[in-house]
Amino acid sequence: MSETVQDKVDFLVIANRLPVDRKVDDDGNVSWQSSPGGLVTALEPVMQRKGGAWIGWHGAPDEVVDPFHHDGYDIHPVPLSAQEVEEYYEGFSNATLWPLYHDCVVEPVFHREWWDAYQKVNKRFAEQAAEQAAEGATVWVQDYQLTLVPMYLRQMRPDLRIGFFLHIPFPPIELYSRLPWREELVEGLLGADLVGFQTPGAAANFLRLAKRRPGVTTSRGKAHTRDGRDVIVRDFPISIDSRGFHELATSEKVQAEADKLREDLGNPETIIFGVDRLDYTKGLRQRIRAVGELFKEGKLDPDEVVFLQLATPSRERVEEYKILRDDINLLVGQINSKVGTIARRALVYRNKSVPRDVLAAMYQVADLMLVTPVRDGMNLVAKEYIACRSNDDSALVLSEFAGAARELKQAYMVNPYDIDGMKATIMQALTDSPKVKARKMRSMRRQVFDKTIDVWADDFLTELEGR
Ligand code: ADQ
Repeated sequence: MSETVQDKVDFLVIANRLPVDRKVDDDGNVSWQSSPGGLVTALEPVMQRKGGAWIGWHGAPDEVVDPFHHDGYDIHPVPLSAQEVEEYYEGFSNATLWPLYHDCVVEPVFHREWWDAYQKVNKRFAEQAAEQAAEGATVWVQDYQLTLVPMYLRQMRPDLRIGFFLHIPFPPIELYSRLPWREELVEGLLGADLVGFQTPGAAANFLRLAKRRPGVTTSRGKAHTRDGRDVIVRDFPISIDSRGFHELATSEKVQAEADKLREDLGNPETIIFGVDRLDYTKGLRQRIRAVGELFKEGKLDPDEVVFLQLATPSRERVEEYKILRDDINLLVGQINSKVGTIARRALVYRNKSVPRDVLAAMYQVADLMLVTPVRDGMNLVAKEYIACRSNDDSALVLSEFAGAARELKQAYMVNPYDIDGMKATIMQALTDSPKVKARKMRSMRRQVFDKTIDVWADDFLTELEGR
């Protein structure tokens, strides 16, 4: 395959971020390394097969980076100014749309300047794609930061096949209608040929809205636009590289890491584990409160049980995330000051990210996994745990408000707002017979190994390209 950037390509992915991170060595040499996310794992083989290009921001404000070739496909960095990062990304994407689409668990903020920046940046992404796409190319747009791209792109290049996938929930009409720019965003998505969501409920919410647009009609799983096109609207539940995770988790290196971790935690009988981005949608307040109460009430014995919670810092410049970080620090401190001993904490909390092999070791040692978001598009952590943990004497406690709950039906389901209910379910998951737990784990494993990330990508692209 050629090492130079191609003039035009037949397949493009557009996402807010590029799939590579810049590394600068001690001598100042710059190189780019694939970032290890699930989306990159899923799309890299597709891009290499199709000889495609990825369009996205490179992560440094106020900097222009030339296109380059990486690992079999082209990278086209889209520049963003510091002000655009603030208004389009931190503002409109993460302080307007993110809370609005997650049940308004915090109040969405509406600013007209943010909206202006959102439109401007979406147009820039679309222009870049229009320039790179060959006649009739397939373009796959990712996520809520780029809702307007399908519409802009169709205006510029009606010959393209355009797909869009939303990684987060799509809210019911009653919440969505608060958005001052609600019509524009629906029109934005209707520019696509295929709009994919994590769940059928999200797809149905969108169709209800689409139907309200003048000249648009809907039928099962389709919107018919006023310019005579059919837009397919359906769910494509995302997944993980299950075999990759399993192989990693059962490798000698990770097994050794797991033994060390168990030892570092004081060889407790039971390890309870949670890992999330530090985000208010992940239900951390409720989860930590529930486990803390179980310790305080003596239902969990700190001599036998440790709760390990990891929370990766996220969106640290957005106000609500700062508040959450302080709240959680306080809550953890309060619990640990009352239960456990000086030598041994009941709750081990780390506000940091860990490499993938360390994460796999953590999944391996976790007897009980807590995944309790108040709202989540899918939640990959739940699936990663099932793929990694080989012991059958294990349990997954899962929020019914995560998209994953539709597939992992054998999990111990909770409503994260119901603290008492969550406490009771945690105790049940810890005390159920090994036979019951093994049956649940085996059933969930079948699901996770059957429906992997490449099945997700293939399903989406087959539907899009079959049009
Ligand atoms: P996220 O909100 O980021 O994704 P999630 O699906 O759980 O949520 O994915 C998080 C990823 O980050 C997982 O792969 C996890 O392993 C990793 N991670 C989290 N904390 C970590 C830590 N401390 N160290 C290392 N790795 C860590 C959005 C949507 C989800 C949807 C995904 C994919 O909000 O609902 O499932 O996109 O579509």
